[in-house]
Amino acid sequence: MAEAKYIPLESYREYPPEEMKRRAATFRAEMQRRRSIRTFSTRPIPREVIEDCLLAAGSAPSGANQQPWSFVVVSDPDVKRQIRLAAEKEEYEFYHGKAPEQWLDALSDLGTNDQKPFLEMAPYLIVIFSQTYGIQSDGRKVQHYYVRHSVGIATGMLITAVHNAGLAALPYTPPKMGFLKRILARPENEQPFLVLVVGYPAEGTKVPDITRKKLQEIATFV
Ligand code: IYR
Repeated sequence: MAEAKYIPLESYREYPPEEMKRRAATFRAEMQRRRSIRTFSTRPIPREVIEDCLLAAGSAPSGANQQPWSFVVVSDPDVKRQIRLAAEKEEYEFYHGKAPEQWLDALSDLGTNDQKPFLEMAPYLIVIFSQTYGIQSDGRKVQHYYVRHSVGIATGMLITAVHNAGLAALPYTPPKMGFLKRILARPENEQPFLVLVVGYPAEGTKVPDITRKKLQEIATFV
């Protein structure tokens, strides 16, 4: 076992109680404004913003600090088109027979269907892959731990970073995702996790009239 090396915690900041309350409430309100959208403008966004959001996501905690994620940022119109066509093929099957009635019922408030034009309209598709294992420089495989937890946390932080930058996003999960690995030619240790569609909302974007659970419904204090 290698000896652990420790350094002083210099980045931590404590706030006086009043400031802590103000910050928590301000951030809560900021996050509550976030909505997933399904209609995007083609307006370009600076690549630098995406890079910063990815670095924010990459600061996520992960099992054994293995950082078992890869982000593939797609802006090439041809690649976006390939992804759209492959996704719509899977979605067609999903909406025309594969999906259980119960699942379609659960989606009814969202008004989704098999058409996914946003995959071509939005300036960026961030395709998130989880690395089920790592590959060392000598080619040896390294076991990764808590991969889905880790990638889920990083994805949440990416969504938060994108919202904080004043952009909108859609966490999109095609019914079958194998085509993402194929189109983007990813290595064998990577599995598609989610597509984060990022951009500005299209003019006149509407969102489903849905609500969020109250605190008493989501939390228990013991
Ligand atoms: N992938 C499909 C279906 C879908 C599934 C869930 I769970 C959603 O929250 C929304 C949609 C689609 O994107 O239409």
